[in-house]
Amino acid sequence: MKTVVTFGTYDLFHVGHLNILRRAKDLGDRLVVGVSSDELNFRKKQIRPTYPIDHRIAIVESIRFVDEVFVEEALELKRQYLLYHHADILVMGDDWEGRFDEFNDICKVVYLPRTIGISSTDVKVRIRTNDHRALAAVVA
Ligand code: C2G
Repeated sequence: MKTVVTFGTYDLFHVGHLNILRRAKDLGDRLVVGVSSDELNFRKKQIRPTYPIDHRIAIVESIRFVDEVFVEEALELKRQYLLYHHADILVMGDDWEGRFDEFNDICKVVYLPRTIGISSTDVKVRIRTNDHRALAAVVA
């Protein structure tokens, strides 16, 4: 039984989030997802997510290839989370390339390429500017 753990905010859930969760699950048997708390997101990005933590958790835990969800309260607790959930693999998007290599002593660290052409920030801009151009991002 191989456990894959990944982390993220998953605000305004979109196909880039779906793609990485599916590809993470494909690397093992069980997928555990740490969803960043509102406070952690504020510390990381100086903004509050549009959707609060209970909404983001409800969405992520309803994805059929997600087996378990927990709240990520601090980046500094990553080692404890990985040990607690018996991670065999840590998956992160390649926007975090190299940042979590220190955990290679307790699990395999894999960075997957981000889906091009979509992000929660882009979605907010598209709505604000009434931008109806076709999205480049693909389900893959
Ligand atoms: N992602 C992706 N393609 C996109 C957008 C996001 O593959 N177009 C991936 C990110 O690389 C990340 C996951 O989806 O692995 C969640 O993205 P975010 O919600 O932006 O996560 P972030 O706030 O970067 O949180 O401890 C680390 C953090 O909690 C990661």
